[in-house]
Amino acid sequence: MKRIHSLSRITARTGAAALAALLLAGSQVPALAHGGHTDAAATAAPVKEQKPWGIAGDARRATRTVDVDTLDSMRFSPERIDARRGETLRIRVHNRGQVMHEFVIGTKASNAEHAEMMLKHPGMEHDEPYMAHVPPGESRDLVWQFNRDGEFEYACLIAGHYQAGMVGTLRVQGASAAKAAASAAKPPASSHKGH
Ligand SMILES: [Cu+2]
Repeated sequence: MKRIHSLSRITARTGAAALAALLLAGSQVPALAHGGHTDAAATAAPVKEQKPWGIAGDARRATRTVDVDTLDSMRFSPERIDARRGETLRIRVHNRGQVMHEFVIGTKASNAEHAEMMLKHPGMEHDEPYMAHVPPGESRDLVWQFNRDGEFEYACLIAGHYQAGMVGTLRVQGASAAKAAASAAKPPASSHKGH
C-alpha cells in the first residue's frame, strides 16, 4: 500500500512537470515567431528611399568631394552648391565653430517643417543619409546622389540656427540645362552650334 501511494505521488509530480513543459513549449511559440520577425528585419538590405532632392549615394561612385564649413556665425561656407543631375557628391562638412552644427539636405518646405519640429523637441534624435551631425572641430562625410532637378537647400536644423538663417542653396540641373545656362550669354547661333 505504501509503495503504491508513493508511486502515485511520483506520477502526479511527473504529470505536473509534463504540464509545465507543455506550458513552456506553448509560451515559446509566440517567442519564436517574434524572433523570426526581428531576424528578417535585421537581415533585410537597407532600402534607399527616393527623396525629391535625390537618393542615398554610393561613396565609390562619388565624382567629387565638396568641402563645406559650418560657422558659429550661423552660416555655411560656401552658401551655394551646384550639382549636375545624376551626380553623386561626397559632401565633407567641417565644423569650424565651438557648437554643434548639422547639414541637412531637403526642399525649402521639408527643412522648414523639420526645423519647426526641432524647435518643439530640441533633444530629438534623427539620422538619415541626407544629413550629417558634426561636433565642434570635427568633420563628417555625407554621400548623396542628386538624381532630381531642382533648387533645394541645405540647412542646420538645430533649434535657433535655421531661424538665424543657417541655410545654403543647392542647385541640381541636367547636363544640357547647365550647358544652355552657360551659353545663354552667347548669341543664339553659337549656342545651337554646340548641339
Ligand atoms: Cu548650426
